[in-house]
Amino acid sequence: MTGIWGIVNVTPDSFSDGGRYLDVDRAVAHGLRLRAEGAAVLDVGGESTRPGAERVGADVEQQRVIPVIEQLTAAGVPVSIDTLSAETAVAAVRAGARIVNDVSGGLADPEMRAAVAESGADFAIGHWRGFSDDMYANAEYRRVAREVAGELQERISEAASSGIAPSRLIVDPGIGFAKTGTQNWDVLRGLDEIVALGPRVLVGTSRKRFLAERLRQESDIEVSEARRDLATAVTSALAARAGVWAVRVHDVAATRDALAIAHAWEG
Ligand code: PMM
Repeated sequence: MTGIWGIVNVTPDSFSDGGRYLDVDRAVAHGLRLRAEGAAVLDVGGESTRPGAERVGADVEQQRVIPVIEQLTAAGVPVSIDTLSAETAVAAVRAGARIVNDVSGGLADPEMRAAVAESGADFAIGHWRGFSDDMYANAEYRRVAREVAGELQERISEAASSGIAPSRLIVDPGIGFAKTGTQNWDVLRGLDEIVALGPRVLVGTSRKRFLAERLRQESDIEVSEARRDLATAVTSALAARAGVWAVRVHDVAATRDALAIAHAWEG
């Protein structure tokens, strides 16, 4: 059955104000709640990758995520570190993370692949074409699902030549990364091309802009977080049907229920 990754973003826009201790406490409590709701893995991130987001330094990133990873790991929860930085990846694995989730697939930091190879962690590699500030400049495709699969295949080969076996890899088509709304739907429709690559597949649609855009076309009722979470549960259940190994979401409980119902349908 498709697993669920719960998102624990330790960034000022998600766990704002208060002292650092309070932030850590809140992030850990939030993670433990997602775990209790059914998350198999908690994906801890200290730098936002949203379109237009500014980069933070690896030191700030680590101050945010390391104490959270230590506490979640101590509580027995499998943790993944969502980072573009090799230095943060290494520190996170030292603190207990088992998976390095790099949305750039190793492209953003030239040290990343060697660092992951050496660490022994699993490596989740995303489809990516550039940093948040100008990613839409690269959103040009002829057949998007096929091109995404082709570029992920290059990332898989690079990982292999750095000594990371395919059994340690997880591939992710990078929904929203250098892709317009329509292109995201095309990628989801073509998920079988990503699944055919071989490694485990992770898909993250959670609360993303393309869902809100679609909902806005349906009605002028404000697109609340709850509506985005419901849309996420639906896309996650459909992704599960397409054979993905895991989905990365904010609202674990809603997606858990959606996956259970989709599973029941399949019998
Ligand atoms: N999306 C975001 C951050 N990290 N990691 C993976 N593997 N796949 C994704 O689609 C992904 C990611 C951006 O979303 P957020 O800011 O809501 O966490």
